[in-house]
Amino acid sequence: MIRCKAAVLWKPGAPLAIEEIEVAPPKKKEVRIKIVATGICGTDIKDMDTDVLSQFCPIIMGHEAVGIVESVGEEVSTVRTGDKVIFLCIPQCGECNTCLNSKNNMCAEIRHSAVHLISEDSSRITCKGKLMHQYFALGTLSEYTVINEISVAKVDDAAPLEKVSIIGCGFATGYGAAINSAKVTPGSTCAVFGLGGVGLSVIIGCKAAGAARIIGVDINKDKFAKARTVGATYCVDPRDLEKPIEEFLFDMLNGGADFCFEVTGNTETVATALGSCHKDHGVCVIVGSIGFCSPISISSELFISRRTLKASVLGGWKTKEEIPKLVSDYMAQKFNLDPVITHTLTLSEVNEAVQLMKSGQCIRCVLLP
Ligand code: PAD
Ligand code: ZN
Repeated sequence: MIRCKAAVLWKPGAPLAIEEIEVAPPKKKEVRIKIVATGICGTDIKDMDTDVLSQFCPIIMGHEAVGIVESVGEEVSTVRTGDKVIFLCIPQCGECNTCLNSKNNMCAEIRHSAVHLISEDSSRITCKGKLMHQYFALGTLSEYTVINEISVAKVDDAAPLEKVSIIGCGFATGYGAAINSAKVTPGSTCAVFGLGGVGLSVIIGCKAAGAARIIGVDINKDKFAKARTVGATYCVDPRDLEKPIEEFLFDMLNGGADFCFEVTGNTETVATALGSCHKDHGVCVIVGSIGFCSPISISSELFISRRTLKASVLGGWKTKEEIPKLVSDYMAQKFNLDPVITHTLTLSEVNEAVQLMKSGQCIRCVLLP
């Protein structure tokens, strides 16, 4: 049994409490990991304040992290004690219909993430005698955790862990949305709605794919400088315009952007992003988490021509196979994450990190033990 610290959400809307937890050894096909760095994502922030987690409290938040394997349970074959590893927000079991289909990445085993436990009814973690839920079956705002082998992948031994922690969720999601889901083409025009850590990663992906013009759209102008650093060619706050952003982009980009990305997490922005796509061939990708069962209101007029609306989850990557390759690509300097990580704090300063995210002052804050 390992006794250590974790950030626990006892009820939605409450601040996170740093508590002592007990982490039992891993069972069959499970891995116990010492967490080295964890990023805070817009999804953590959103869910912490809403009722979606009320039935899963107490819960250890966090899902974007890297660490070192402390021990493994029976029948674990893909990682060993001492390996550097990255957490996978979507597992890859390799056996379900989704895993066997080259076009999909929503492994059927994600059902555990939906109940925030590593199996139907258990986790290896307790606090004050209570069983702890683990956000997305991970729960990385902790010093140690136990997760399923299918939710973790070995990365390069030389990977700088504090830098690559954000690849597991925010970066993979945004970069993959551009590369895999939209399939941005060289010379194209792109518009990215929402310039948080995920939106900036979309821009990095658009640039890597050879986009000629990338328009960053946000209601917080403080995000513009970073967006330009990573590749935006123009930034705009829709509230400063005299006409709707759709019309502005229609005029600016000769009929609209070839590719638009909704990365704010608002349902209303989906219609705006779709309406900003090129009227004939534009492709709009929903990246932001727009909530379950939220109706989206879109005028049928937007589909009179050949616009496409699609969704993307975790950038479409087959996680266990492909996320470690993104870490290697980072090490080969195919992209730069430095501008995206604006703050580094410790786990005990987690509520400060949450406030920095909520205030819009921070893109990504990485927490070290
Ligand atoms: P973030 O909160 O850091 O960034 C969101 C940005 O959107 C901020 O800069 C806001 O100012 C901006 N914004 C808010 N409202 C508007 C608006 N109406 N118009 C323009 N800009 C606006 O979050 P993030 O970058 O970490 O995550 C972005 C979304 O992506 C969020 O909804 C998160 O839950 C989602 C996400 N999805 C996946 C996935 O697999 N689909 C993975 C990770 C994150
Ligand atoms: Zn699977």
